[in-house]
Amino acid sequence: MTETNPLHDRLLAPLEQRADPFLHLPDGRTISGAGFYRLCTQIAGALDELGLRPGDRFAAQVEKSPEALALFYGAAMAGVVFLPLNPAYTPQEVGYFLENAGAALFLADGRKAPALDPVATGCGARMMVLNADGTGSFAQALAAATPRQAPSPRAEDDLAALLYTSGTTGRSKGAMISQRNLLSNASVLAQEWRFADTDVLLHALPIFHTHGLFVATNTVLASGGSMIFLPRLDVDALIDWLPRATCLMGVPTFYTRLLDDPRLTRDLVAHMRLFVSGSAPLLADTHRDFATRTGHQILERYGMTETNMNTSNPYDGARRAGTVGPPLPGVEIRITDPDTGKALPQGAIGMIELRGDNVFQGYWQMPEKTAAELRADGFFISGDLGCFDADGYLQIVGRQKDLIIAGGYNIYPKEVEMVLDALPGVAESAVIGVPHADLGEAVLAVLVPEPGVVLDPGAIMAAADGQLARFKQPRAVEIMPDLPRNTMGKVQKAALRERFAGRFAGA
Ligand code: MCA
Ligand code: AMP
Repeated sequence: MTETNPLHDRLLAPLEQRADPFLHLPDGRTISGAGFYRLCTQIAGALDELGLRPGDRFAAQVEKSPEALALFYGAAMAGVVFLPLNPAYTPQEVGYFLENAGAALFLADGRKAPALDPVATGCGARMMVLNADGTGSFAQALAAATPRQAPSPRAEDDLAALLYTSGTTGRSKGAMISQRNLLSNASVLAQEWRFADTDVLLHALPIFHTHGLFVATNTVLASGGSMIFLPRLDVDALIDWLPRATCLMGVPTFYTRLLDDPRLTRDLVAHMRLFVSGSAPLLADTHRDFATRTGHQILERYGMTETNMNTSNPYDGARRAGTVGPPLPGVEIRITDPDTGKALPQGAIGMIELRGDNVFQGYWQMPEKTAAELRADGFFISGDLGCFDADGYLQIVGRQKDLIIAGGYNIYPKEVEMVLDALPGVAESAVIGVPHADLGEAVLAVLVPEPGVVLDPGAIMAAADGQLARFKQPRAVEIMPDLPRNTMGKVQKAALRERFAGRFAGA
């Protein structure tokens, strides 16, 4: 067969012949492989009829549903670049993404449509509605569309998705992800994690990020398996469905919440084949406690939006707590001096740099940012600091980038500080991540009032609402007369993190 659209041909086309379930839904219904494929052809047909052409950007801020999952694959079939957005983003945040990406079409949930309509119009994007129950104007367009018979021709280097990641300057950047980036990772993960057509993945992650959309779904598609498709993390539902699954992928919060539940027993998961964790550091204690309780060693891996997956603890062989394992096949990693970029000897701590077919194509229309992070020799400067042990396992020891990861969501302090600094009475702010039992880290804002002003933390929180997605908003506010600074005048966030380390103890 001549490949015309590799992502369609390798991941999607095999579904067409599958009468067996691809998705098991919470209400007991199933969607067969062929049914899901048909949905994708309808989406591709509707995108054509709505005037989208290969390379155009198509954004969606919708709730998790089978239709929402099919949007990416329908778009890939039509050659359209998909831009998924967290439903938690405010209309203001959405406006930036639509504008920056030059989105031609934007799908919103009906409940948010009134607030988003003017935003989409202002950005020149056509807005349609897709609700979680599969209704809305886009659903009507699908029903009326002529399904696409064949995919739009694409090459492996063509873009499949634009995923926005926040930046240290507070301005989000669109990571350009090609078909090759996704396909190389899907086949490597399916092979390394021994996925087969007998696998049933318990899917409770969001589908607007790399983890739930690409790592989970593409790996299952590459191996012919199926998914139990839950709308969100709900421990009761996980426990109900675990007996019918073979694998689970989650962020560390999945595992700490499961451990908090006495129903998590060795018997409950005796039949399970694999538990994968990523997107945030898994505490070594969580790894050990899970192994003691269930007999399963969680397999921890390391990835980024810009690179997909880079390293993984082995399927066979030691899964070491506190490490993210050796590089995946096809991924090169070097540890460099963060100041000079020179390679460091084995064992030294330095900047993790990554190269391979998994590494993105650069930031959308931001050549300076691309040049600053993607070297001419193809290595991407991750912003994560780490070292290799003598057996080639990578350990992430910190981050050079000022980033908070709460429950697997990234929050760039700068973005929050810009909002807080603009509030009346605030002279300056420092936003930090401090330990939180459930989320790993939680956002804390330290504020310095202007002279003579008494700041009200409740009012500060209320003022941030509407400007920042809830998950980025501080969970607590501390007031200080001034911020600790080093001799260069730079705020010493490490000192603040130390001082407020116990702020969420018991949370
Ligand atoms: C929800 N809230 C949060 C978070 N999630 N706050 C901080 N951090 C979060 N992650 C807030 C809500 O706004 C709400 O606030 C309150 O917490 C409860 O919300 P709810 O929806 O009930 O939360 P939840 O269902 O308990 O969700 C927590 C969660 C979820 C299960 C940890 O956030 C999640 O599924 N995270 C996974 C993220 C993920 O997939 N990351 C992968 C990125 P209020 O009550 O005030 O309104 S991809 C990546 O990182 C790379 C590539 C990689 O390596 O994978
Ligand atoms: P994102 O921008 O959402 O793709 O987040 C990527 C960042 O998440 C990485 O640069 C790491 O800092 C972090 N990350 C992902 N997986 C792990 C892991 N297993 N352990 C520690 N940090 C991780």
